Amino acid sequence: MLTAAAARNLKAADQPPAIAGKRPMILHNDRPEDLETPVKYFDTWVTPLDAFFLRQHLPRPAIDPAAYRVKLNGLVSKPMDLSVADLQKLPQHTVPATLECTGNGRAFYSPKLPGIQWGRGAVGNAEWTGPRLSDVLKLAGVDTSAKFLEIDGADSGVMQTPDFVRCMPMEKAMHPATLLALKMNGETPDIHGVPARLIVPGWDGTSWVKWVVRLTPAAKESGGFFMNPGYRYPKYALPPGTPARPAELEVIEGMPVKSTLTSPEDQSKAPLAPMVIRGFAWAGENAIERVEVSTNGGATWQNAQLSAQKLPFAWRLFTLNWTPKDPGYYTILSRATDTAGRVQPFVPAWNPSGYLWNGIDKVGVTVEKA
Ligand SMILES: Nc1nc2c(c(=O)[nH]1)N[C@H]1C(S)=C(S)[C@@H](COP(=O)(O)O)O[C@H]1N2
Ligand SMILES: [Mo]
Repeated sequence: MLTAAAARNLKAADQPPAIAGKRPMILHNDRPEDLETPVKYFDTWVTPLDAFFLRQHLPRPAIDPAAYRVKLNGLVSKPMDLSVADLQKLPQHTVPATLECTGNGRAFYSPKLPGIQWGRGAVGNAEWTGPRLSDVLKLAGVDTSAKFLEIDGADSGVMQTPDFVRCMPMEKAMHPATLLALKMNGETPDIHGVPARLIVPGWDGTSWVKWVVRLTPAAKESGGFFMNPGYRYPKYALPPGTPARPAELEVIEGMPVKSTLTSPEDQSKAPLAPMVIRGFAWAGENAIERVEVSTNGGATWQNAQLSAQKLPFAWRLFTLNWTPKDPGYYTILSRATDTAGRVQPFVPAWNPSGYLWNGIDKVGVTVEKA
């Protein structure tokens, strides 16, 4: 799946911290910073902030929390500007949810695609706390004619990269799990979008706008580069290597079912002794029902043990205790099934932007006599 050359590049890029407060991460860009989490850090249900991936299209905005305001305008009866203190006064809710970049796993597509060559680690699971977005919008009195919500982050366009503005259907904006988060894992990391960051549980990362400074209910879906042509996906699967047909592209909503192996590491060596195969699995707005693991390239499968909490939006950890019988090279696979009955495919639909990779995960391990 991952070519040898791509795997070497990932290893070579595993460098010292690109920014303060992060462990050494896989560095894809340093200005603005795009950092991937090495799979060895994924050993807890909540991903620690110092190991959480980072994706930004534009330079990080300088923000003074005291002067920070979220503007509510558009189809509202009372336009207003809210301070952080105003947002803190609303009822606070905590939602655990998995955040995944739309391009996570792009490196696994064949033929190769332009764009950041994310492997397994543009994903993380965190506990997000803040007011419901619906409570924020209700303060301003949203008009019933508003079917969409436009959201602007404080970062602004630079050279060829336009301003980061997104839009989502009002129905998702008003969902009780959709938050304007003031905290991530109980802290206030500005690099992850605090003072106020949108949490859109079960949807891909592009909708999770950081440093929200404007919320505009509107009758129609708005355009802008990050809605069109950016972040669109073919309605019908395309033959690998073919260009997009713009009329047949649509906005991405939700996420597919997916599992990722975190141990053993791909192309590692292990002694001939009992070992634990580990990973995590998630399924957008659904919960994970089952994860199967194969240690023989898919000839046979066994159910893995799953962590207890079976929640929508958040991943489940899985483990399988395995004692290899003989030395040799083993191909380990993982395949997740969600509560809606969706099953992870061997070959995800090819798409010209390399989005939403969810192929059955695969790592190779060489077992050697101890
Ligand atoms: N304001 C703003 N919000 C943004 C982005 C951005 O560039 N600017 N990138 C989006 C994308 S594509 C992803 S995957 C997530 C990444 O969130 P993180 O950096 O906290 O991991 O933020 C989203 N929100
Ligand atoms: Mo992303």
